[in-house]
Amino acid sequence: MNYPKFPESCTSLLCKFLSEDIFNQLKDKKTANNFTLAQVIKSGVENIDSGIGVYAGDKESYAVFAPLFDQIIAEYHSFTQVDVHKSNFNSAELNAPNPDPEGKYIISTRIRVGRNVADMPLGPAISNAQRNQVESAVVAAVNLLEGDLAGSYYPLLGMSKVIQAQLIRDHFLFKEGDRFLAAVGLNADWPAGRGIFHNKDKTFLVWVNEEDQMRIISMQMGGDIQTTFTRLANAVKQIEATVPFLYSQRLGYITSCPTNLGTAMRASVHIALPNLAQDMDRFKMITDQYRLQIRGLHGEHSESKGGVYDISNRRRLGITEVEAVQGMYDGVVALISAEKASANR
Ligand code: ADP
Ligand code: ILO
Repeated sequence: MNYPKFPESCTSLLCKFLSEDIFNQLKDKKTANNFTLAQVIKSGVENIDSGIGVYAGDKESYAVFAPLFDQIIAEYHSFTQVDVHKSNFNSAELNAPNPDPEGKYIISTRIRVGRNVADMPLGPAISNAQRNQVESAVVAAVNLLEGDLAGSYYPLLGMSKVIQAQLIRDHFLFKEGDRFLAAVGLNADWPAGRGIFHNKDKTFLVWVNEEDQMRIISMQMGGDIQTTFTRLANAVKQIEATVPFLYSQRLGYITSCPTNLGTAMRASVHIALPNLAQDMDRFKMITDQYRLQIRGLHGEHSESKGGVYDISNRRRLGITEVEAVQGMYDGVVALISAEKASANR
């Protein structure tokens, strides 16, 4: 493989940090699962509009290709080589009374973490048989959950297209055919081994074998961030007791995309800010101040509709779970107050 030529317009962290020197230093290296630099960068090379552009095939990728990954991680998470992941999933330490008790702004709240199974390759380097093994292990673990977490597993294989589309439209299920994931092999053998577990009310869900082997999700209508977080903390602890997670002392929970390392947590609200949306400079000033990310209504790489946005913490490594949610909460409080002020102008 030759050094890729990126167009001038490319703004991904891959184009920013893959110098010719680093390319030459890493181009012949591979991990024990045979994951190579060509695979690490394939998604970003094929998708020039990537924001990041790289994926790991296993935990070892983060060490073998560290000269590239470490720069991307430092830039995205403000996490240097001497920093170490820290955790605090104690919901009693979160201070998040509902910022919108009348339900005028916040439509729904969702908090998810990404997790992968210890001693398994990540999705980009996994075999079909290993993926099925992961599915069995995760399903066995979630089937042990009781009370309001109890539910059923619905494999994608055999799911009707109508039900699948409805679950996607209602924000419960992952989309199909993501080109960023396809490029790195994350859609291989689709839909085998993929599926979704959820409780009766769809307030607790687990995605199986999408970008990560588990996306553990707590969500509900309205702005009760505290309850959403408490449900997630409780569920994650119980699942981990049955399926040990892939973990690193320095990088926290290991995920296939470096943006998800550490807490692997994305805490979001769907929120209506139609007035603030008329002044995107002010909107972005607030989201930058609180290190929030703005996504569209159907997740990453989607558009907003009717002034409704998906607002979440951007940083996931170098902060605890409580800090990730508290930062999102504080930013949402500031956004609601700016929305009220713009409405009165
Ligand atoms: P992820 O959150 O796992 O990184 P996406 O950005 O693709 O992945 O979002 C997955 C799904 O979750 C999408 O359908 C998105 O609209 C939905 N979602 C995200 N935040 C919320 C929220 N606060 N309320 C309802 N649905 C949400
Ligand atoms: N590879 C894509 C997505 C990066 C971050 N998002 C997720 C879902 N991991 C890109 O570089 O834009």
